Amino acid sequence: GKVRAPTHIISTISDDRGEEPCYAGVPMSSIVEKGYGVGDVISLLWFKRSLPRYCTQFIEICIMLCADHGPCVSGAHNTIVTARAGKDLVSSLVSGLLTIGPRFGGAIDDAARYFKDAYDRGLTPYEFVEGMKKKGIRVAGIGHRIKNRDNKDKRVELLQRFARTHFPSVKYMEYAVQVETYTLSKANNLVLNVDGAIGSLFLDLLAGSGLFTKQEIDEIVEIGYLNGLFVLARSIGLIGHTFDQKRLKQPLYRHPWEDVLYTK
Ligand code: Q5B
Repeated sequence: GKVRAPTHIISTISDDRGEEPCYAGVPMSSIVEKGYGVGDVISLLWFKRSLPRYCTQFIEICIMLCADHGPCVSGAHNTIVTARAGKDLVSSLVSGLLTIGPRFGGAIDDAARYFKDAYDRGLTPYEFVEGMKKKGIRVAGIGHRIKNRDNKDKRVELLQRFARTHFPSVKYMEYAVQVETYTLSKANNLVLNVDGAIGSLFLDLLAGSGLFTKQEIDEIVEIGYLNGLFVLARSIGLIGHTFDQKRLKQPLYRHPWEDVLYTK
């Protein structure tokens, strides 16, 4: 019989060999003809399945809300400095992307991991937060540099409102809100931030849609898909900041001496 030569790569999400490319088996013409959006494309290429409209709409809202947050955040700052050093689009973009991590934008996966573990184990917010403190770990998804109890993050409110209207259950998000109530009793800026809102709500999306097995949910959380939402979204803004600096013909950036404490 025929012997298949061993392959060096296995790929399961897309296929470009036929008349038209397919994403998770769905041909490009269907994607266009059915009016699919970027949320559907993410569903196919990341989750390998079509998700219901409220899920793809939620994904699209995450992308839109996280696309940019002004020039002062770590990512935009790096991108601006790099663009002003005369570097190209890709260099400017990646220098901003490289700041995404546990403190800035990349706390979504850890927020999902910790909120899921705490909720599933039935920990009270007090037990969860104080347990994290004992381990010396900050609660991912909690805290913000400029947001606080009296100046809550509008993005969080918008995500919560959408989910409360469209999701079958928002148990993980409600748990995150209880955690926020407790952390706010400790400090004014320990609000549920956009990473925490997306992390907890994505758990609700995965658990409530009925389209993922428990093992699949555990794998998504374990691998860490969700920071991808912030990376993808913020790329839109970082590309915009690159064009902005180039359009404005901004010169090389040099930080002012007055803003540095030179000390021994
Ligand atoms: N403390 C975000 O801190 C920030 C604590 C905490 C327990 C916490 C901090 C944090 C977890 C990571 C996270 C996503 C670094 C943030 C984002 C996207 C963005 C950004 C933008 C956008 C802010 C002062 C005292 C210390 C700390 C304690 C702080 N956070 N304790 N759990 N989570 N959060 N990141 O204000 O006793 O004095 O030592 O790491 O979720 O990135 O817009 O800017 O769209 O671009 O710098 O929104 O919360 O405060 O570090 O001086 O801490 O609070 O232990 O206590 P701050 P620090 P003590 S959203």
